[in-house]
Amino acid sequence: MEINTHNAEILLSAANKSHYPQDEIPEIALAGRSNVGKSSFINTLLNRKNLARTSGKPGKTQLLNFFNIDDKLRFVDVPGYGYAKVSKTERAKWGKMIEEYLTSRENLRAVVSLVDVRHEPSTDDVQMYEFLKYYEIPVIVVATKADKVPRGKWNKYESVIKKKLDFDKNDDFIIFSSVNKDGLDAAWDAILEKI
Ligand SMILES: Nc1nc2c(ncn2[C@@H]2O[C@H](COP(=O)(O)OP(=O)(O)O)[C@@H](O)[C@H]2O)c(=O)[nH]1
Ligand SMILES: [Mg+2]
Repeated sequence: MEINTHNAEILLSAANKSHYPQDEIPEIALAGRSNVGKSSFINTLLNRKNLARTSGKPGKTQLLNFFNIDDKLRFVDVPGYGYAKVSKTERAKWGKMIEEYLTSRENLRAVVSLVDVRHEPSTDDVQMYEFLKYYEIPVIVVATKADKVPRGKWNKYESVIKKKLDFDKNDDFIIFSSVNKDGLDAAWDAILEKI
């Protein structure tokens, strides 16, 4: 499929089902803890500086943000988890919103699950991965911030992450850097293969 990635825009933000776009366009959702590099990943894939706003303040985005890419594909930015400074009520609302989307959205083709390459996946990371596996949603694990570790150690970090996640080898695993664009082509290949 030919997709003109220059033709990308934020489409809408949704708190629940009634706000989702009503059509057949395939969606790729992005999940990960706050600050993992989700917005940077979107910006890098779309070759834009600031379409998906990167922010130093984690937990700011509380809605599902839908990005339209050339009317052929959508990215759905899921608010980051693992942000300490939210109340239990907020957290529960957040959980419901994400669960509703992930379990009922027919447009959803795969989830890009972002983890920081430098750290063993957190309990939240593992739970998210298990949740996706349970619902048989294809996953593309993207290990971000690869520029922060020496290339010679990438394999080692990859093994640590895969082991902790109990990684399913049918899923994709991509080492990525939004700083030097490592993994950019691999990420697009994995996404295009799913839609
Ligand atoms: N060195 C480096 N920094 C990154 C990378 N991706 C994101 N960051 C930085 O990490 C912080 C959080 O990134 P952001 O994309 O806003 O994360 P989000 O909260 O998951 O959307 C920002 O300061 C980014 O500049 C990366 O690949 N390499
Ligand atoms: Mg963000």
